[in-house]
Amino acid sequence: MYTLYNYFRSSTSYRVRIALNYKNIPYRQKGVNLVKGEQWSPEYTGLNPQGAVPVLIDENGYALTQSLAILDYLEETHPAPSFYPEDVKERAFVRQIALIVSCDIHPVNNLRVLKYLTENLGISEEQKLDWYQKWIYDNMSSIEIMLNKSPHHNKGEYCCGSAPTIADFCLIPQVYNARRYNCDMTRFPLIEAVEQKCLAYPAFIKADPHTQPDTPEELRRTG
Ligand SMILES: N[C@@H](CCC(=O)N[C@@H](CS)C(=O)NCC(=O)O)C(=O)O
Repeated sequence: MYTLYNYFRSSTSYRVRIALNYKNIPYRQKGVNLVKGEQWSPEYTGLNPQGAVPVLIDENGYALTQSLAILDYLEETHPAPSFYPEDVKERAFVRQIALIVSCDIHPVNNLRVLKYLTENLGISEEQKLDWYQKWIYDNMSSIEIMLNKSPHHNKGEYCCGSAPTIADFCLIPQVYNARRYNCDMTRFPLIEAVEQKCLAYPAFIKADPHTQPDTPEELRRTG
């Protein structure tokens, strides 16, 4: 059985939960409370020297870090159902969206970066919010344009074609995170339509940050 070290509302953890659910791979979860700093405990940095979630331990005890590397490991060890399209151009398209989220949004808006801005550089909470929202708005605008122009996207469907892909696995957790930081997602109707489609899909429903074992009682979704 796989073990996923994760945090209920970490977007990189959410990506991996969706992928595991999508491939019907059974896993148990261990919560790492990022707000309490549990990612910096010696036991945890022994698993991931970067002090970040997620970490996936496979059935033989092999520890993997970096959500995109974990996703590709799952794809290669459990090829069906695949979360990549068959067509090579479509595969490139879903990677483009996954990489905008993973390389251009997430790293600059990560908890440790936001903390450094406020605690070390003296940025106010208001300026921090401005920083967060800038990278969301710039990059979500690009994704919205790409969806609009792409021959691979149909309005009201997933990012690419008629099945979820790695693009959706990365995008939906980032949209969730953006809403937490009061970003106005109505600016991006195509992205919102993708979100609606994904949130009705069982793998996404099961990965909902509000229903995980480490979700605090006050944030737990009931029904
Ligand atoms: N590129 C890494 C990023 C991992 C990462 O930074 N995860 C965040 C949560 S979404 C984290 O653990 N942050 C803890 C911190 O910033 O202290 C991945 O995709 O796995």
